[in-house]
This record gives sequence, C-alpha cells and structure tokens, in this order.
Amino acid sequence: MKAKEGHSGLVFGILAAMLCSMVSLAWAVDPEFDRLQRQSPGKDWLTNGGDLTNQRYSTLKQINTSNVKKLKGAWMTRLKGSGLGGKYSFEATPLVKDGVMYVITGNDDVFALNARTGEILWEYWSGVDQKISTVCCGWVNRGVALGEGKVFFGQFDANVVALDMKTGKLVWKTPIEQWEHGYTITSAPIYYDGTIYIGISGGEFGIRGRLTALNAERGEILWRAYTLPAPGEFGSDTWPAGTDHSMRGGAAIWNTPALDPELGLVYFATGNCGPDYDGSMREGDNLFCASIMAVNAKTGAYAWHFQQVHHDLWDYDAASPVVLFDTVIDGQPRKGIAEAGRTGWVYILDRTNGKPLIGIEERPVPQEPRQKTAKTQPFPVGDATVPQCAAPLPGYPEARCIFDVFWETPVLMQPSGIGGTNWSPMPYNPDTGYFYVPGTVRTSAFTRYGDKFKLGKRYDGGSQAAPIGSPQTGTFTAIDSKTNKIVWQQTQPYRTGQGGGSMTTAGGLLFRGGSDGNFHALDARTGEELWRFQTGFGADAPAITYEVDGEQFVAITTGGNQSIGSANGDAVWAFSLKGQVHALWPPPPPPTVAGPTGPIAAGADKVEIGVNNIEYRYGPGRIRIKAGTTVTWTNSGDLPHTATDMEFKWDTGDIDPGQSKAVTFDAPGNYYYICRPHPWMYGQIIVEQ
Ligand SMILES: [Cu+2]
Repeated sequence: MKAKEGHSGLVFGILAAMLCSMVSLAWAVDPEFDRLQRQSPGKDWLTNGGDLTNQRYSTLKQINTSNVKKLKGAWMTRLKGSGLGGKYSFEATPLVKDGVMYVITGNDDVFALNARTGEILWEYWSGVDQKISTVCCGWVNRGVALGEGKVFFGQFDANVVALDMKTGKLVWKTPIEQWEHGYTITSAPIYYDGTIYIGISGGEFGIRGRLTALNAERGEILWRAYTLPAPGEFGSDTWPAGTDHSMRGGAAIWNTPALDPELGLVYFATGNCGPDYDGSMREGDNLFCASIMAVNAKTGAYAWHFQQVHHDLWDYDAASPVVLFDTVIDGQPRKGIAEAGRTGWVYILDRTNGKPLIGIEERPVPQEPRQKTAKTQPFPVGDATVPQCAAPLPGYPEARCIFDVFWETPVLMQPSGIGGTNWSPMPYNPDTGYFYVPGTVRTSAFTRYGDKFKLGKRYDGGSQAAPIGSPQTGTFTAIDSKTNKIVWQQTQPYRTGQGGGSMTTAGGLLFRGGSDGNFHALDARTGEELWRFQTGFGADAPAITYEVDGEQFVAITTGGNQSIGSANGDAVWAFSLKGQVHALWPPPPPPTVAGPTGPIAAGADKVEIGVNNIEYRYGPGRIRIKAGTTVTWTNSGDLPHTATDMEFKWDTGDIDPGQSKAVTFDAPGNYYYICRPHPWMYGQIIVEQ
C-alpha cells in the first residue's frame, strides 16, 4: 500500500514536472536564449557575468596554458571618441552573440562590432544630457543585456532602453526614475524569461534603492523590489520608528543580478546606507543596506537577505556582483552564492536560504554612541584579501581597524570605503574551485559632519579622503570556495578592486586587466603569469572570451578608470592565436600615492575645475601665493564641486557649474584640499609670508 502510494506520487510528480515545463516553454518568449544562458558560456558571451550565475567562466579551451604565450592582437577598434575624456571610465563587459559584439561606453553609447574583424556594424548615440548633476563616481556603464532580438541597457538619466539587435534602432525607452532626484543607472541588466531586471545607483544622493523588473517586449514596469522597507514592512524596525529615514537610506544596486531558474530567485547585492558617514539619525541595523538579497523572480517578493555590515558608517557597499556556484561540503551537494565586499572579505552563503555556508561570526565591535553604532558585526571565517588595519601616519592621532569608530576628528582606517573589492567582478572557476578577488589597499581618514537632506543633492554626511602621500595599492587573490582561505595572492602596484576585471576559462586560464594598460593571462591554478600584452590604455574592465568560425578570441575594453587615474581611451581589443596586431606603447601609469600632482604654479590666484572635460580635477592643482591673496575657484565642469580644506579649516561650499567662489588666505601655511563629494580630487595651496 505504502509502496503503491509512493509510486503514484512519483508518476504524479513526473507528470506535474512535464506539465510545468510545457507551460513555462509556452510562456517563455525567447526559450533558446534562456536555455543558452542557463549554462556556462562557450561560443557566445550572452550576459554581463557570462551566464545567469555571474561566474565569468567560459568552457572554451582552444587557448590554454600550453599555447597562451602565442596570443596576439587580432584587432583593435576605437569607438569614435565615445566616452573619451577625463570624466569617463570604461567598465563595460562586451557581449557576443553569433559573431556580433555589443559594447556600451561610459557615455551610454552602444556599438555593434563584427566580433571577428572589429568592424563597426551600427552605432547608437545616447545623446544623454551632459549636465546631469547626480553622477556619483564618474560616467560609467557596466554593460548591456540581450534577448528577444534586442539589446537592453540603462542610462545615466534613469531610462531603460531597448534597441533592435540587427539595426541599433530604438525599440522602447522607459524612465524608471528621475536623475534630478538622485537616481542614475550604471549597472548592466539581465534578461530572463521575458523580463529585464535592473538595479539603480544613487546611494550618495539620498535615494531609495530598488530592483526594477520590466517587460522586455514593451518596456512597461512589472514591479519594483525595494531594498529599503517602507514603515510597517519587514525590516522597518531596523530604522528609527516614526521617521522616514529609510526612504532616503541608499542601498543602491550597483551591479548585475544573478538568477537561479530552478529556485525561481533573482539575487543582487546592495550599497551603502545614506548618509554614508553619519549614522546619528538612523539608529538600528538599517536593512537592507550592504546586504545580499534574494527576491522572487516573478513577483519581486522578499525571499531572504544577509547583511554584511550592520548600520554602515564606512561606505562599505556590497558593490561587486553576486556569484552563484554549486559545491560539495561535508559530502553534501550545496547551492552557494558568494560576493566580495568592500570589507575585504568574501561572503559565502547557501543561496536557498541566505545562511552562511562556511561560517560567519557576529563579534562585538567598538562603540560610538553618537553614531548609534551596531553592537556586533559579521566576521566571515577565512581570510580577508586586503589588510584591515590602517598604519599610523603623521598628523593623524588615530589609526584604527575595520568597524572602528569616528566622529568629527579624522580617524585613519582600512579598508577605505572604496575597497577591498569595489564594483569589480569576482569570477569563479569550477575546475579549481577558486574565486578570483581583486582588492584595493588604501587608507581613508573618516570624518563625520552633519548634512541636511535636499532632494537631488549630495547626501553623505562626512568624508573619507585618503591622506596626502598615503600609498594606494592592490591585491589579486585566489580564494578557495570550500574554506574561504587564500590559495595564492599577488600584490599589485595599483588599486585593483576598482578595476582589475577578470575572467577564467576551461583552458586553465585567468585573464586579468591592469590599470597600467597591461592585459595578463595567468595560470588559474597557481597564479603564474603566462602572457602579457600592452593595450595602450587603462585595462580596468572585465575581459570576455568567445568563438567565431572555430577561432577562439579574448576581448577587453580599454579606456581607463577616472577614479584610479588610469589612462582614458575608447578602445576595444580582441586577441587570438592567429593575431597579427602588436602591442602599443605603455600609457602614463596611475598614481600610487594619494595627493595632488603636477607642477606648482607660482602667483596663480585662479583655479578652474573640470577644465578640458576632465571633470574631477583642479587646474592648476598646486599653487603658491602671498599671504592676503584671494583665490577664486570657477567650475567649468558639469557637476557641483567644492574646494574643502582637508582639516576643514576653510570650505568654499558647493560651486555649481558656471559659478565661482573665493577664499582669502591670510595665514601662511601649506593647505591641502579636496572636493567634498569627490574626495579623490586633490589641490594644494602654499601661502608664503
Ligand atoms: Cu567634485
């Protein structure tokens, strides 16, 4: 009787499964595309992360550890000056389908190239408003999505756009927010089963983060999954009762989601809490800032969350894309998800329920009552990929470790708020079982000051400038997914967590770009460098690989990163074993210490900001004046900037585009200053008697 019941149950189960798959096939709009993106990429590279897992692992192995040293340039194409200029970064992952490459630049312009020859087939110029004033961290776009014969992407003006894949003609355009309210889009969407999933940026502008789902055919908004709970919703008790702080609490989504079709969940990581460095008004853990989240892929309903940083005060976003992987732990098959945080740790969870897979301990941390600090913070079992304590520096009374506290006196801490791992992706290779983690080593002087919320204005409540002369370097690390421990690690001369995009293959290789223009192939097992090639521009974007007419290619966009200071450009490079194109001269390398650079202009009393389309620069950056001189700053850029003394002795306040502000210097001395919203902009004034 029992056995019979079991049997009929099994038959019913099989019938139900068949019915379900028939139903989903009948409903799927592009079932062939969905089938392809459910497996590791081979001939084509179909999503930002290679497939729905974001592993960036290709099954191609024509190029492998034994022959990679013969790799040469196959072609290099310049994208007609799109994204060329100091305000831009080139962070895009190109996509390839059926021999055509689709690539988007930092100006949201899209190009289709012949993936075998590099010839431009069509181009779409976004015409995006150059006066958008809510750009946080440089003009970037991390990539497009494909499906249903269309190319999908987000723009700075918070529009989501669909183009015809064959012609580049506009199919639909949907505003999902207003840039004037602080919302911009920099991340690549994913497509699955007729739906576009896309995050939104603006964590420095007092936004309410969310994942937006749109109908891929017509562009209408299907639902929004908010990353900040409304009063009364689950998680709202982690914000002060009776306030609406969570409605401007940040938790942006800076990167591409992943999707598990079997579990029916879409996964993403969220950004910092707003205001970034001022927790005084937002007592509580502040869900769902700095978290990994899972929501129902059909409805957007909350499934689970794991918060990496409670009550974030350090700009410790989870900005790198989540990675789905399958593993075996204690003999049991497990479904994993991992994300490399700005804290320098990799967070490894069970993607069915969000519980730690290897172990993450809540430990007590230092307290600062005025900042309403969380009592404990999560410490993952395993190794961090960057140092988590700052070294002392002259002029700073305090050098502290991760999760330590600050108020209005600057305190040195590591990691800085830009990493560990910033937006750069972390590939996973199932053959080695390793994650490849780019890391930034940088010290920040954290300071809190009050900031009033104003719609569409910068809202960060403090600053985290790197002290003048402090080193800015990086690490590149293989982490064992079974132990969360370092297998091998390489120190890097540059801030690798802000670039250092990489990709891995079944040929046993790991391809990694460098801010000095070099593109490297490493042995994925040992990290040994097997090949390098000078691309001539900052090679900070993630690489891809694909096949056309039986020939394997490796490609990378090289156009630098304004935040790192690597060489700007508009190039796409492709490589193959039959390549004939030689390397370029090395570009100027990015700075490896923080501070103003260039000659000192004697007697100059005028400083221009954003001159020559270099948005984030003072010109001249260093001046020498006599005591009693009035210095005038004029903003020729597109964004509001400030000139703010690093010790907060003087401050121009906001200088809007086209405006000027002046400060008179009576006391002799050496004044270093930064731009408050862009603390990587440095200036120096030497005042003589
Ligand atoms: Cu600025």
